[in-house]
Amino acid sequence: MKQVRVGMIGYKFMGKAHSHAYRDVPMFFPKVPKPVMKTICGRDAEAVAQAAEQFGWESCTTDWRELLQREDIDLVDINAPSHVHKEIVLASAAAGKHVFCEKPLALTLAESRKMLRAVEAAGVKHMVGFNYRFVPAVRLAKKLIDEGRLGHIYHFRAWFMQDWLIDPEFPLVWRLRKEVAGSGAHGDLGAHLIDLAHYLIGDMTEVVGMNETFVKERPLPESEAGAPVDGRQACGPVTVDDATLFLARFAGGALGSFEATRIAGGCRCRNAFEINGSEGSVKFDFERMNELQVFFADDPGDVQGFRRVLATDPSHAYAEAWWPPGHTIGYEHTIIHETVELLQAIGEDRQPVPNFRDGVKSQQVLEAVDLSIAERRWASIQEV
Ligand code: SOE
Repeated sequence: MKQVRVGMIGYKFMGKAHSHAYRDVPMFFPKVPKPVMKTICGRDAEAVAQAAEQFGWESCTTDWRELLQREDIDLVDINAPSHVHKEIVLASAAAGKHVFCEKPLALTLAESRKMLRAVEAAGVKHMVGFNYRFVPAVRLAKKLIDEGRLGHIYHFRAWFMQDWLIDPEFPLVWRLRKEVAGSGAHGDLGAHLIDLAHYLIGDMTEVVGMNETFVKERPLPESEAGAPVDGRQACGPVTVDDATLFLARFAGGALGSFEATRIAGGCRCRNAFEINGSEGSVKFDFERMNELQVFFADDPGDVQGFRRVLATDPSHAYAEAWWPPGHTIGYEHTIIHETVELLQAIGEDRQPVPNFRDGVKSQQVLEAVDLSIAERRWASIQEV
């Protein structure tokens, strides 16, 4: 397959990031099947027309069902809020389209399993947007682990911290409503950490968690509540977690700790992990995404310590496609790399990785943590 014709749903943050990736792939990865930006869909006719023009789509529509009926579309790329993922995925599979869906895959584990069954039965390619797997420094950590250079893994500790909810006046947007988002920091950020843990060191067996919604009510957006009355904006309840923390045991014997929060002042996109093994350790922080801190226990004692490796050498994943060593890359490159994997997989007639199986696995851990919180006990992953 020389070309993959794309129809995309959603044009905000992720819609823009994915559109940008489709534009960059042919320039930097010319051997990958070329994405053709056929049509973009959104509810607001004026805004989606503007997005189509600005991002470079051939056409636009306000009806995603119409998009699915088009014969000149091979791949449906879903960047809409989580509550519509299931319906669009099921309809895309029925229409025989490949699917690229943002995370978390669905509102619940049951929904995500249904989505997996549908794409597998339809025989289409499916991918879930765990883009942080595609950071070259994360790939380097994975390589060191797989080659046994860290030895036996004892610890995996990870945190994804943001601070955009620290202001109690921040409005009650869709990401703060359970019926639209499924959960809060847990599904938005924790889902990424869980996927990274699966990717880097394998499956978990049991978890125990806790969560909190620190700001219980927030002002309704003006589009819903109208202008403030007597200087006061009407408020509504926050129905998701601001922060979720949990401990885990891994099948390989390691102990894990996870922290996801959107209310940690000063942390903008601190998606970070540390892994300690018998022969070495690694440390990664997305706010310094080009670097991996590496420690090897067999370094001579007088120079032992963490060293900073800049993952921009041609020997590092994806780096050769970009700039000379030391000329760093950014967030958008994670999306470009995942898009390369998707297009390559379609061209080679294989499933991309991560796919819906990984999406379901992440959702399973999310739900086991929720069960453990609800029942104030350890929960096994197999229970859910
Ligand atoms: C918002 O909190 C968000 O954009 C997430 O939805 C993304 O998945 C994460 O990459 C960055 O933060």
